[in-house]
Amino acid sequence: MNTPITPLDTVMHGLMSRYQERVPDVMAIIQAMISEGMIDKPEDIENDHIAFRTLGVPHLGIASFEKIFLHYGYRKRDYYHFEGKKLDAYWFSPPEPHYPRIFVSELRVGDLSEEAQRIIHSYTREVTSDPVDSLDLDNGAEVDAFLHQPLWRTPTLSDYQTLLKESEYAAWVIYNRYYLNHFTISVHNLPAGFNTVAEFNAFLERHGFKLNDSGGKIKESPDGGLLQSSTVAQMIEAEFDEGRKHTISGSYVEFAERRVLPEFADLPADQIQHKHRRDGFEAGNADKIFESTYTTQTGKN
Ligand code: OOG
Ligand code: NI
Repeated sequence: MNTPITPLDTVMHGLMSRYQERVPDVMAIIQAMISEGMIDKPEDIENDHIAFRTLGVPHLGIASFEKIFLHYGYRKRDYYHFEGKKLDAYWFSPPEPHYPRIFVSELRVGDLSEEAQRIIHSYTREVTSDPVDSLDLDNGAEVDAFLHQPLWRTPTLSDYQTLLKESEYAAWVIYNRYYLNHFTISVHNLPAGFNTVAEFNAFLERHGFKLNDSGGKIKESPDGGLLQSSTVAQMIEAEFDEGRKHTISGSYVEFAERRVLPEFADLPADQIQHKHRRDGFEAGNADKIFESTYTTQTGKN
């Protein structure tokens, strides 16, 4: 039986294919996983979640962006706040377990300096109505094109650099917009020897991948149920206004280990499903993972 291709499938496929082009680490990690016998083919990887970044201004931000995925049956879940980084975020649970969770964050633009606000608004004020409202969300190709199209004019290098000094997140979004920020390889279902973040990190480092070490290479939730790590973002050659080129942070890859919840500790291994594992996210982990695109991480040797 052929499974029908849904608009959500088209959107996911479009996101992943552009992301793989932009982030050579993705295929390199998958190849290394195949070469070590963890998986036979890329489709064997379970994608724990994907993440997007947005700007909290009228017509944009989470309030606009979420309409796409709510339409496809995603449900809005917990709220997170990141004081120092001036961010808010929500996660969304998928309509069916084989789709990834989605983590969407938003910059609290009103909390930035007047100059940073002026720069951001000079771009975002080109958006005069919510762009998602004019999309046909049942047309996956149209939504895919929307997610990869510029929402505002190409930024100048000097605006980018001014934003970077105050908010690395702001600079990232002003250039990268809705490009996929990362996808996340679930490690807990991989073969023994690779099925913890600690072991998977060792494998990654053996293959020369650089890990975000902000707060330590392993980020662990206080309940011990969610362990995460990530690569440092790959650099991309960005073309700014007037053709000026500059190397900036693009996207990265994350790794997640969701442990079996204590109440299911006695379940036999072959009966463990998604619902038996730690779900959701963790603000303390996320706070450090954001830094995967920050110059403090990308500038390390
Ligand atoms: C998202 C960082 C947080 C997680 O899984 O907690 C995150 C970002 O860098 O935009 O991905
Ligand atoms: Ni993540």
